Amino acid sequence: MRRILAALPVIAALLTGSSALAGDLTVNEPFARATAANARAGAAFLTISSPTADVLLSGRSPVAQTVELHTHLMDNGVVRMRAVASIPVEPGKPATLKPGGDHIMLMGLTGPLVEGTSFPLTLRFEKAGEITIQVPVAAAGAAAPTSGAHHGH
Ligand SMILES: [Cu+2]
Repeated sequence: MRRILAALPVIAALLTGSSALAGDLTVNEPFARATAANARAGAAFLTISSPTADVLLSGRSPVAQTVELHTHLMDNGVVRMRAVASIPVEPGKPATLKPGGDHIMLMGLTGPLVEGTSFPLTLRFEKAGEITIQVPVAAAGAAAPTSGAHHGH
């Protein structure tokens, strides 16, 4: 953990450089839901903003064997998840990945996602390239990021 923290300023500096070149695409308010100890999959949510059109193509994370882009759709009156090849980001219109909508699926978890911890997630965009963010783990079933003020309740 200490090693990861020490590397953060370097990563942040790299990110600032690449996202500036890519038109200031930003990834905001990421969070994941805590999972049960034996869960095979988890989900992450976040908001992507960009002044220019871009496309989220893929992701990867050390906490999962594979990272998929998912959406929800109605199938005979039942809401189902389905993998999608990409998620478009329209200029000036934030793409919100949230529970019940588009989301990032962490398949083959290497361990449970524990509330209060965080993990790195690298997202690859068509134009902005790769951006690595830290995703905090909120309570199981959380609908939004856990705010610092509510932590510990
Ligand atoms: Cu999913």
